[in-house]
Amino acid sequence: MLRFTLTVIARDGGGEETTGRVRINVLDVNDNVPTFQKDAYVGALRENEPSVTQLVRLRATDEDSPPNNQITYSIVNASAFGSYFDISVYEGYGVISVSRPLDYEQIPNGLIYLTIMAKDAGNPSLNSTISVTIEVFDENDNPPTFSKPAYFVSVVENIMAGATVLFLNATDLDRSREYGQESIIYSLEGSSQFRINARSGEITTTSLLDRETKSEYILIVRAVDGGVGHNQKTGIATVNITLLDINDNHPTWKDAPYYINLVEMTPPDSDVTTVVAVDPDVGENGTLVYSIQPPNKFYSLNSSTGKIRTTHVMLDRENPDPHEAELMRKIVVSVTDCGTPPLKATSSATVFVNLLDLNDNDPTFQNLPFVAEVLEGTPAGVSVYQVSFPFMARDPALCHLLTSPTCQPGNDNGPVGKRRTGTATVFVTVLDVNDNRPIFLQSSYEASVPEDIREGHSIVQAGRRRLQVKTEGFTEGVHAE
Ligand SMILES: [Ca+2]
Ligand SMILES: [Ca+2]
Ligand SMILES: [Ca+2]
Ligand SMILES: [Ca+2]
Repeated sequence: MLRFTLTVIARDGGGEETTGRVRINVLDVNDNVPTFQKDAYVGALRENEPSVTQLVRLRATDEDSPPNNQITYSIVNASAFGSYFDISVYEGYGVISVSRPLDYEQIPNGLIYLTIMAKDAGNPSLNSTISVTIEVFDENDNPPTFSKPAYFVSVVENIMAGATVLFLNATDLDRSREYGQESIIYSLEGSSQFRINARSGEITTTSLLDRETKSEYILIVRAVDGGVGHNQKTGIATVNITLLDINDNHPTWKDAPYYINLVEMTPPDSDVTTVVAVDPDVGENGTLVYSIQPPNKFYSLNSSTGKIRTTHVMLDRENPDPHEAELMRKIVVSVTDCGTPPLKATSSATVFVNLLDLNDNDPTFQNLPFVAEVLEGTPAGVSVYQVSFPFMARDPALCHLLTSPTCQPGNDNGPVGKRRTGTATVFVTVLDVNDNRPIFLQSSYEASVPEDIREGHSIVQAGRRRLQVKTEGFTEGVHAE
């Protein structure tokens, strides 16, 4: 309150004067608006700070006298988190404080605008307002996050090298460039067949793939934000890549060619052998169909198992038809898969059948009748006659008819118990050899004859054969013949 003291002099015409005092109290009228010292105020803090007691200090002055210059401050508007801010007077200043942590991600551009009013205590009171800008700094409190924990994608195995498999996108809720979406860097591990673009998240192949080598890949994909050291945050997802089959493999034979032994006259529907081809493709692309090409009436084939059986056409090892003889001994099998288009094995498989002899033919003889001549006195063991068996089931055999021991004529080499026999007669003429000297049975013979015995009369008989001693004129001796 302004107080004036006036000294009043009263002077009359005579020159007399007197003085007096007048005191004047000037009563204040609230005619001054509180005025802030600055045009604008700025404060700053990091998000998530639990509390800040002196965020901004500000001051307004008022030319009036109390109470018209007694100023109170209030927050009349806040662009965000209004209830988190408080203003109080401390040491003559209005002090703005924050009582709870702020979330940068809910603050557009990281700026909060407060409108602060300074109001005097006049009646009516006067006030003015000022804008206070609070800048909030981002903290890296959000990790990059993939839209799913696991991605499943299928691609054909013949996909080009460098082709796109999948686009991945992780989200980082931090709003700053430093810690948010724009800071994300992708990386991938699990297979060198794939790479990821560090910035775009595009996964591409690095080379040609082959489902038959590896049909499934599990990749681990990471997205890291711009935080540094322990402050960096990471999001992880898996990517399961399944390769879809393409019919890119021909069937191939196992163990071909095949060599088997088969006894002729084997009954119909007997197992012969099983041909096996492999095709590493899956499904129809790896499903095999076997066939006998060219057709072979002696054998049938299960088209899906490859099992070969005999048919009702008899296998006769001695079949004289050369074409049929070859069909019996050679089965040619083709195989193809069921892909679209189907792929055939590059070559056929051959089953070579070694027809084993069944003893189904009697030995037969040639050049009958057999007539042999042998000199008497031939020693034992000398060949008398050679018998051949040209139509025997086995290799043509020879048999020598010996003087002793005797041959087993016509016995073949079939299994014991199943041997078959042919019989022929060999007529042997034993030719005489002059191998006997005449022998007297007695060293001397005596006979008496009358003197007038006629010439040619038999006198005596000696030996088994008849030895005749005949008279012949004058008998000088006896000889035997
Ligand atoms: Ca943040
Ligand atoms: Ca972040
Ligand atoms: Ca394949
Ligand atoms: Ca195939």
